[in-house]
Amino acid sequence: MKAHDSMYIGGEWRPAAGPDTIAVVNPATEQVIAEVPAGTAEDVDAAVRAARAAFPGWAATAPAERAARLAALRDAMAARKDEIAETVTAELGSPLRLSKAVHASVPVAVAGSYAELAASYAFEERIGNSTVLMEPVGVVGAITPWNYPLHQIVAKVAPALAAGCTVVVKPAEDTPLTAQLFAEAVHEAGVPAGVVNVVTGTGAVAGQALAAHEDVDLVSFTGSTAVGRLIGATAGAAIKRVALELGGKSANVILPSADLAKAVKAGVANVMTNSGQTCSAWTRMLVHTDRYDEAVEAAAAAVASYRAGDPHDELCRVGPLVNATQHARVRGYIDKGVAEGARLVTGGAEPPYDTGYFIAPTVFADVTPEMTIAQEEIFGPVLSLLRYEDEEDALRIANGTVYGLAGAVWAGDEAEAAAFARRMDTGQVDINGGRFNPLAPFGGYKQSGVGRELGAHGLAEYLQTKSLQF
Ligand code: TXE
Repeated sequence: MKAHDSMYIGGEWRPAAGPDTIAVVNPATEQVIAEVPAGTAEDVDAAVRAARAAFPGWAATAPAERAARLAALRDAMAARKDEIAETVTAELGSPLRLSKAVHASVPVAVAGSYAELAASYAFEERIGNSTVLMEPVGVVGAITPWNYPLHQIVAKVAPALAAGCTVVVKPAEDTPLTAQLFAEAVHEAGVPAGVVNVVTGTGAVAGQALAAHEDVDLVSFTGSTAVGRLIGATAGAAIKRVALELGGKSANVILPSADLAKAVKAGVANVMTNSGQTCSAWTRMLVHTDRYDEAVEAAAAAVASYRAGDPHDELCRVGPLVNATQHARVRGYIDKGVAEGARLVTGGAEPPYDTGYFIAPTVFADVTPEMTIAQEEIFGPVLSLLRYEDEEDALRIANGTVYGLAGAVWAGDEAEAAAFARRMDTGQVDINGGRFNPLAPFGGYKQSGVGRELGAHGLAEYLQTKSLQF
């Protein structure tokens, strides 16, 4: 697999300061497919310096010019769609058709949306006798996960660029090759040197160095709640801005008036996508007790079409998990579900193949709200069905976790579903299925995070305001 043995800093591919490398493993085959440099604090420092040096010039660039670079970045990623999809499949293990339809495509749409927003956003407004200026925050440290490797980078870098910030990206150690392709696209788009830098490396070394760097003005992190807590504490102590996109345990609430078959089928598809490695996944399906058995049967039937297998197979809908750690973690959760008395309807902890980090798509019934599998993020192809007695009970269960990232409500009509959604403690709710909107804000209530991504709300994260009083 193509890989750079250097890092994209200051507009060029520079050798790393140290000799260490990270092995990139294909999770379907367990084979090492590439090596990339393991950046150190020295590399992070070089990247932050490059970003700092580039900041005044980029911040002063007219919004129309920033829009033009973002449009060029969109086009450069679009031109690499096939290579991006192949690379994501190789290092993440997602089915190739998902890699094409989502991993390689959504970032193109998001970059495009920020090209438009950069051109149209009101970076200045008049309030009474004041002029309020929206100015870029400065140098951004973007620490990203592997689950949507390109999207997670673009969802931070595109609004940062639109705002006039410069960025150092520390991508996840599992998926550095996609990040390198992103750097190539940035270069080709004519983004000035130092405006975007990519330092590959581990979280403990490069991530930690970036989060703690005193010349970084804002840290934007997506990943586990545990690391988010650390990064939030570090940023708080240094009084610097922080945005955290963390875990979720989203509820899919099927109200009695809903089209049950449709809701269950969509709910299963949502959880199985990307092998369940989606922070917004609807991992808890809430069904009225009168229709519960019917829903369990429908879920089992729907899951039958999601056999885990070779991600290159056009028919594959579930690939492996990203790595051995995640594999062990998810198997542990499945064992725990069984031990705590949930009913395993299909799937289970036993891997379906000897090679690859595969988990059989799994459905649990008779899950109660206090069980571990109903409270903690599993991050695997595991669906839990819970029963509720009435709407108040459903609401209590839906809101009864520390998370609040996403969710879904199904009802006979949209107004009924939306009325329920308004009472949910969560950042995004799909009404009768919903449709992805790259302009709608995404982010968490409660321990799912701080701040928002996408659209104008996502752009605002990278701006600070100044009032001129006349
Ligand atoms: O995440 P980490 P992991 C959840 C999901 C998953 C769990 C663990 O539940 O099972 O997290 O995944 C960098 N200082 N999500 O271990 O470690 C790391 O290098 C600075 C939810 O992969 O949080 C990577 O770039 N940075 C999720 C990024 O943090 C550090 C997506 C995320 O890795 C660091 C992924 C440190 N001390 C996992 N330690 C979502 N919200 O979408 C690690 N990193």
